[in-house]
Amino acid sequence: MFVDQVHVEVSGGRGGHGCISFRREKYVPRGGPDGGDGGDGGSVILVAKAGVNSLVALANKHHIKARSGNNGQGSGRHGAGADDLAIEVPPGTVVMDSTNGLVIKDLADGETVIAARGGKGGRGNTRFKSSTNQAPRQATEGQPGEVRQLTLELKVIADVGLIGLPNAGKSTLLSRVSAARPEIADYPFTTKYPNLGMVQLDLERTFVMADIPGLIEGASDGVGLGHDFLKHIERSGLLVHLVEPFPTDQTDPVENWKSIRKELAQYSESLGQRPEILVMSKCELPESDAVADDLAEASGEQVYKISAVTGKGLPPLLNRIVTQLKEERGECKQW
Ligand SMILES: Nc1nc2c(ncn2[C@@H]2O[C@H](COP(=O)(O)OP(=O)(O)OP(=O)(O)O)[C@@H](O)[C@H]2O)c(=O)[nH]1
Ligand SMILES: [Mg+2]
Repeated sequence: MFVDQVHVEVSGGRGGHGCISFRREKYVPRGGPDGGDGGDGGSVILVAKAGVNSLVALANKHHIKARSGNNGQGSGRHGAGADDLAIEVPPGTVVMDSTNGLVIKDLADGETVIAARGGKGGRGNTRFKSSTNQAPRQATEGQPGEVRQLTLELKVIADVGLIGLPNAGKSTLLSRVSAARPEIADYPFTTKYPNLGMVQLDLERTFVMADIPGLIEGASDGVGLGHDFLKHIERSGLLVHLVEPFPTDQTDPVENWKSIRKELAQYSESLGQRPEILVMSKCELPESDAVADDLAEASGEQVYKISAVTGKGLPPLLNRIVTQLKEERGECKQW
């Protein structure tokens, strides 16, 4: 499951209370105050960590609370402070205060932010001893932890969005070129949430590829699952459009390609004009070449013939993707 937005209440732990106590021992008359301080409460800390790739771990947690500090005790013993609670989130997570919508922090890899501070521990009665008050019956309570309502939003921007009809082979391609392990099956709508994969050609050339649920006619009006996820690929600079040569429902591949183009344009003008690399999948199948030629003729575009099963045609496709991304990004981002 892919989750890109969560609302959560975070609270720091309460500080432990200070203790009121007096030393009572045989042969030690009037032993004086010996109440210890309370320990500080733990803070909730968000940590951006590469490899965490969705907010799914937080999706069903409405409250996150760090532990409280321990109370102080007699014999001068201070209560232990509670450990901070570190929550891992993906890099690219934007932390916002839900009450006013203000951005608290846009977390890059390795960065942290204190989401809710723990309360300070109270002071024990030992601290109140003075020359004029040698037996203070006074201590302070631990302070409550900070409570905040947060919205976390994941802004992973895939460089490349994979689109196509259900069953076109999108997830299979992603699994072949990246470490992502999306579900693959020979029926439509296998993919229900976007999957992201990092494609690494060599040390310098990497990009993020998103596989979204298959689109169908009417997707731009909300038919099927595609609509929700068009917004994800809306952020990608480049589309890779997969067309399969022999759909099981006997539809015409060229018509299928056109209908998806139409949906994109209907969804938004900018998506309709997004650069697209055209790919025919499953090209180890006999006679797929002829279908690819038809598609090239109808579109006037180069059609990359690949097979995610045999690996045929993948290097030229990946090279083209990298070259085109470089062009789109201009000189500002180096590979
Ligand atoms: N012969 C052949 N079959 C393939 C190839 N790539 C994918 N398939 C098969 O096509 C079927 C659909 O593959 P998926 O990768 O699940 O397709 P998808 O586009 O992600 O489908 P949805 O998630 O349902 O939209 C599976 O049975 C795959 O094994 C290929 O290169 N050659
Ligand atoms: Mg799929």
